Amino acid sequence: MSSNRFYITTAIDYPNSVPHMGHAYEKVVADFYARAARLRGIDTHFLIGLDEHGQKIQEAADNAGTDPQSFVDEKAGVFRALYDKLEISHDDFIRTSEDRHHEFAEDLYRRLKESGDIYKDHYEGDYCISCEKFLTASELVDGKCPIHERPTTVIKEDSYFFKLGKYRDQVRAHIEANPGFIYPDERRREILARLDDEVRDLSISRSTFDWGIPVPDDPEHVLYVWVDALSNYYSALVRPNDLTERFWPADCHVIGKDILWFHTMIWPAMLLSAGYELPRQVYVHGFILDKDGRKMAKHLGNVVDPMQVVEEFSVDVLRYYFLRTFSSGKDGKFSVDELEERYNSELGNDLGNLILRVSKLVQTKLGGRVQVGADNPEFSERLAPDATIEEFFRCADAREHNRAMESLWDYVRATNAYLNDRAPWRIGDETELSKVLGAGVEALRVIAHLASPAMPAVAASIAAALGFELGRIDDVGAPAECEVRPSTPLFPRRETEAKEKQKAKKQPAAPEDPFSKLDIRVGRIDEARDHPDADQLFVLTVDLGEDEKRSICAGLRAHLEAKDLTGRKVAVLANLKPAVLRGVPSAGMVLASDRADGAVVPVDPGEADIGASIQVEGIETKPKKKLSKSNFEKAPLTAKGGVVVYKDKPLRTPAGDLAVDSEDGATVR
Ligand code: ME8
Repeated sequence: MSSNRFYITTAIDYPNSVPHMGHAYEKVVADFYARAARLRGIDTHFLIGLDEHGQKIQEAADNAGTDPQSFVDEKAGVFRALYDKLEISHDDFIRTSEDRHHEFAEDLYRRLKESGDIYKDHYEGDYCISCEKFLTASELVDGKCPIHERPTTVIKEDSYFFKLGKYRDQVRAHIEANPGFIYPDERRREILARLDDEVRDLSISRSTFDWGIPVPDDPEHVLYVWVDALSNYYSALVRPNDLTERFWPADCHVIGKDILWFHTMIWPAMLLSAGYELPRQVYVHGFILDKDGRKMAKHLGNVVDPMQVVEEFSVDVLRYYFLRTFSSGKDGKFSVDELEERYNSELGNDLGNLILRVSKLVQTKLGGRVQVGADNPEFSERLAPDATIEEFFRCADAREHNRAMESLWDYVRATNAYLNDRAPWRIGDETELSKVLGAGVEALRVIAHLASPAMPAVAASIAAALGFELGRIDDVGAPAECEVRPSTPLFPRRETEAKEKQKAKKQPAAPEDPFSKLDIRVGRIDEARDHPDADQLFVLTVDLGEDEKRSICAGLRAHLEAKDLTGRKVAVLANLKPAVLRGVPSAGMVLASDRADGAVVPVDPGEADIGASIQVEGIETKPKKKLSKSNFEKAPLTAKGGVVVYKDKPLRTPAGDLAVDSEDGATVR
């Protein structure tokens, strides 16, 4: 981004039906870039809207038994509500049925005409009403539109034509001279290849229906819906306040790959004819596909409703999933299971625990107050954020939002590793502790700012909990005193009961309780050694009463000494899929829980015999042979009243309850 202003737009949606996942995805992607620009103090204008004219809308209104204007008015409410809910930070919302838009579209038509680029002719062809375009014989598959898989309609009529072919060479030269004009490069190559062929003139008026903008001087015709629609990007800048000087040409048109031609050939040609500058970039995202890899579309009956996902998780979780999971410019398969996994690991474990640890320690050990700032040597030497910030915005400028998120997560993990290493829960000296925790809060200040384009509500919650202000990225690092308040977890473990109920609804056969798959047994640690290559891990030799003792790696080195572990009885998840951790085999997991002060403590099976099974009353266990980590996470174990519980019921050895030294609600894992 060279200048200090940024005008970004999305496609304007057809409100012929309800909004779908693809609509939500596109707006979230564009919103990320708009917010990232504002975070750097760039004068930003972000436009979204609705494409309300054309045959498709007229037919939908007819089917609904209402007039097109009332129909789109009602739908506009639905789309706006979704985008408000998704925290889309648009500065303007254009509807093509607005007067301000009509005036400009007519004006644009006149300019094309004055350039000598309009003529009247007769047209006959196969029209796809869903695409709102004519298809050539070679585009048809079995006589049907390949995208919508439905038959086309033969349309014969008099029409005005725009001399599109005349601009082919000029548009091609522009694309060749400006490598960044079309992102990603594969779409650029696709268009350049297409521009090797002849480009036919474009029929730009229709006379068989009237829901559209009348052609100036010939009101028997309405403007072709795409000519009408594309002009929104400019019309919205003209009225109510003239922002054309400030924001045209647009910096980035965000669109899906099915409407590439309209944006990279037709729109530039119209702008050239009318004498306007060309936009700087057309950013083309892929499609959100269903889990089987098919495009989500109503006529295919495979649509996942974005609102449902938002209700089950939260807006920011959906936004995070979109931005982190799907590679920029590529198609992506939407999977609720993957979303859930990322929720637990990246949001819950990486970020959520970091916030909780730091804020609890500041409250319990420093009375809730801590000094932050980049001048703290603990911070500047161990957690310097400059490389992360630079990489984050470099990726944003390169339209690689998923990479930007990855670089942020590297920093989140580095902050966690720093805390494990410095182990503030073991530091007695208050000055030293203030420095270490000050560095932790300062790192979270960086993290909240960089997370804000993807997760604005989460960023605001982090700031509120830790007591700093959210501002521009350049403000981060200024010295300040933070007052840290008690807060609730941002990414709580999800209610499995509700989820199980929902699953049960879907499949009438009673689902097995996830706990029944677990094999938890009493074991004794015979030896604890440092892992040769991982400084968080102990390598434990554990006796589970089997023929051979097991080797199990445990991430307890930041919390305990080897001598605290030797001879100790522990509870072991014995059927966890064996793994090799940095060269050392590990068969099982020692159960431990997080304490609010940051310590991690193994749970205590008391007097029970080695090898004894640990159960929950009323759940018959049928352990899986090799349990995945995610299957273990489906049966969340927590602390309550000093014992480990599952769904509020205590875990028991034959000798009594499984004890734990953590506060209620702490996760046992
Ligand atoms: O095309 N995944 O409107 P639209 C990702 N009105 N994106 C998807 C998608 C999917 N499954 N399905 C659609 C129009 N989209 C015109 C645009 S612009 C001047 C006029 C994207 O409601 C699609 O690629 O059919 C487009 O960018 C946007 O959603 C609106 O699609």
